[in-house]
This record gives sequence, C-alpha cells and structure tokens, in this order.
Amino acid sequence: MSKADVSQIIKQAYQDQKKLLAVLIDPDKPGSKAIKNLCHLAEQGGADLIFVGGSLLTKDNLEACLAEIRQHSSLPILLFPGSVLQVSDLADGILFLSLISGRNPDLLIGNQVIAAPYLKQSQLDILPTAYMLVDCGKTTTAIYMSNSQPIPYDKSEIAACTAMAGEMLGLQFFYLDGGSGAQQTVSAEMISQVRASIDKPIILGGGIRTAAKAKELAQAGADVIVVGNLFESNPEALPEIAAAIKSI
Ligand code: 1GP
Repeated sequence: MSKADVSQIIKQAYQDQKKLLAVLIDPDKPGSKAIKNLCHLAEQGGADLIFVGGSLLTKDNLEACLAEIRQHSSLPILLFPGSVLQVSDLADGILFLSLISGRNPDLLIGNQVIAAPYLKQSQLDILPTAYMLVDCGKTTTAIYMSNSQPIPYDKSEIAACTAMAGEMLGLQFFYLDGGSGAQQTVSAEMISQVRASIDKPIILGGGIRTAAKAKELAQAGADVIVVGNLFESNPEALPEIAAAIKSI
C-alpha cells in the first residue's frame, strides 16, 4: 500500500495557511472495538491526521493498534514515538523527534542513532522534528520519562531561542507540547513568540479541552492542533474544534 506523504501534507497546509487537526491515539488505551469507533469519529469530526504513540506503553499493542486504524480509516497515520520501541512500518510516517528543550543526550541524538538504520530500511516518511516540552503545571509522563527539564511556562523567549536554534540546525517541524493531560495548554504568548522566530510548521498539543482554546492557539500561530485525552474521553467535541480552527 502506498504511503501518505505526511510531511508534504503538513508543509502544504502551512503554506496555504490552513490549520490541521490531529487526534492522538495511545495504543495502550482503547480496545479494538473502540479504535474502530474512534477512527469513525475522527473522520466524521474533521480530523486531518492520526498520531499514534505514548510516552510509556505497557501493553505491546502498537502493531495491532496501527493495523486496526489502517483498516478503519484512510487518514494519514503518523507515529509520535515515546521511545525507539515505537517504530512500525504500518504507519505512513514518523515524527523523528529531537528533544531540543532538554539536555538529555539520549533524546537529543542517542536514540535517533539507534533508530536510524531501522528507519532507513523502512518506507516511513521521516519528519525531522524539534520537540519542545513546556511546563504546563504538572509533571506529565512525557516530562518525567524524558529525564529533562521542560521550558518554564512563562519563559517564551527561551522557547523562541530554542526554536530558532532548531531551525538553524535544519529541523523542519516544531512540536510544542505541554504533555498529555497538562493542566493548562502552552500559552498563546509563547506560541506567538515561537511563530515570529521560525518559518516552519508548529504542532501544538497538551491539555487542549475546548474549541475556543484550540482556536486561540491556532490564531497565535499553531498550525497543527493535537488532541489526545479529549478525543478519547469526549470524541463528540471534535467537530466543534475542527470548525473553530478551520474558520481562521
Ligand atoms: C500530548 O500533545 C499530546 O503529547 C496531547 O495531549 O492528551 O492533553 O490532549 P492531550
């Protein structure tokens, strides 16, 4: 089966100033019936992309989850890996993350070296992504597992300088993440400072629970809005979020 060109989809939408909505499915959480239903709700709800991954997976369910999603949805599937164990050719692409907000060498380059030969042989579309964790009021699993310090919530200039450095290093996509279940989202102020500092698509996730907030963050400069917890707990909210960000 031919793969969706996910990097091109995101870059084209960015060029056309169209906002995208991604839903995040954690392979540990839903059963296979639920995945079928989530795929249906994602498509009906106006999602553009399905992200799959988790900061810590405990059920060895990734391949089955991807196969199930592939069966029930035609949306592009992008791996959002919490570790080198989360690589699979069943997806269309992978966010090849370097955690540039932190100073943990394993997540800056070590794990990428381990994964590279496998990715080289895969058919996956590889998206070189600057991953930036932001302290949004809670030690999320992503923050804890990263063994790194997130960018302080109110230090937008640190986020902006970090993003600038990432762009100068050649990274193509920028993911600002408060972590799954964050108490609050990354601030609009931080997003707009990052937006002003780089000319690359910004992916934004963590703690988005309302359409109004999604719209505010997209207006501030986020290009891909990611919803995880909300999508799993209240997928019916999706059409409102899609409509809000696409109205910009
Ligand atoms: C976390 O960006 C994702 O990495 C999604 O976060 O589950 O809080 O929506 P939520």
